[in-house]
Amino acid sequence: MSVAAADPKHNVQTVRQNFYDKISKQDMTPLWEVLRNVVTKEPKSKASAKVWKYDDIKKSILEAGELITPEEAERRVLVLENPTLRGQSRATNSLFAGVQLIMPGEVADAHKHVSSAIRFVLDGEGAYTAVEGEKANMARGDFILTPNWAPHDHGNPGKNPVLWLDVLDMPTINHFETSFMEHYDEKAQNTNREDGDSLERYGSGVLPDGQTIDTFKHRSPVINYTYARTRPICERLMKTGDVDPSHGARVRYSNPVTGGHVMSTMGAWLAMFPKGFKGKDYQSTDGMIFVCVEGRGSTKVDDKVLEWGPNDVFVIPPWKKYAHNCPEQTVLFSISDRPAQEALGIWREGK
Ligand code: 1HN
Repeated sequence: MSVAAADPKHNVQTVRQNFYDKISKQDMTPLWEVLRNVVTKEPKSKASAKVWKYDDIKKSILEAGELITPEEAERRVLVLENPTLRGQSRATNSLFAGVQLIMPGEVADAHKHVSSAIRFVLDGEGAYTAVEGEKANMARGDFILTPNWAPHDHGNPGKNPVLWLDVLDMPTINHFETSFMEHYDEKAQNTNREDGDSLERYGSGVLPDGQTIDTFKHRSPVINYTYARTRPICERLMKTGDVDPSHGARVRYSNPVTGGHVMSTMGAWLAMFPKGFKGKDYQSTDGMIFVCVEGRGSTKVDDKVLEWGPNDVFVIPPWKKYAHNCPEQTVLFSISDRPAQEALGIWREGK
């Protein structure tokens, strides 16, 4: 044993620790003590795989309907919090997910923010969401966009409670610390564009003459991608055998001007799975939020099996190997942060 090691004053660990303590006062710290944790060999998500059952969600949000008005709440939303990211208002590290309820006769006032949102309609009809002057009537399975800084308000002139899933890139925006928000004096914006206007105008194989890509580089001009139009396309793919071994008969919601994702921070897909589908293991670096629209099944993630049915919401964290199993014909909607990762050149999938 060397003299230095035998003498506590000269013990290398003690000497180093004294040094770390000294530089800590100057807000410095040795990288070599943390390198393995901050630069991992492969992604180690802090998020967990998890299913939220629709029965539980619906019961609780209807109870919230008795407890608070949209005026008081601004938005009556229950946050679906990842169990290993509690207190952080997020379902994955980069995405917020919540379920919103709007009761007959209620309105949720107009506002705008930097966070982009999507709505995926779960239950009820007769409500609308107004985005940039277009009043989109909501029907189950519709996928509605609220891009960055787009004014939006919701209302329910119908007879039934209406529930939808909200997914926002808010944790990503807050990661960059770039959040802004504004409220309007009027409760609801003027809607001079009718339901379906943006889909008809931009999603029919033609574009307004002179339309440049620059206007819609970061977001699709289409506000409502209806289930009535999208589902038959998945069905068509399934019938012709265009069924991916992991993802089924899947379409990607796209920006008709660029062909890219609908927004720069979030992308979405709709997939139909034939009865008896047994998916091949898959992994990618984007964290996924799924909604079961039709049918039922299960998803194997590591040593867990998530069982899901209609309107259940489930999360698969980044780089977890997962495989879907569908004992009956099934439709799954999914959303992830893949466009943001692709834009940064960091998205990967396992092959
Ligand atoms: C928001 O503005 C809405 O406009 C829904 O309906 C959910 C979650 C976090 C932050 C803002 C909405 C939201 C939200």
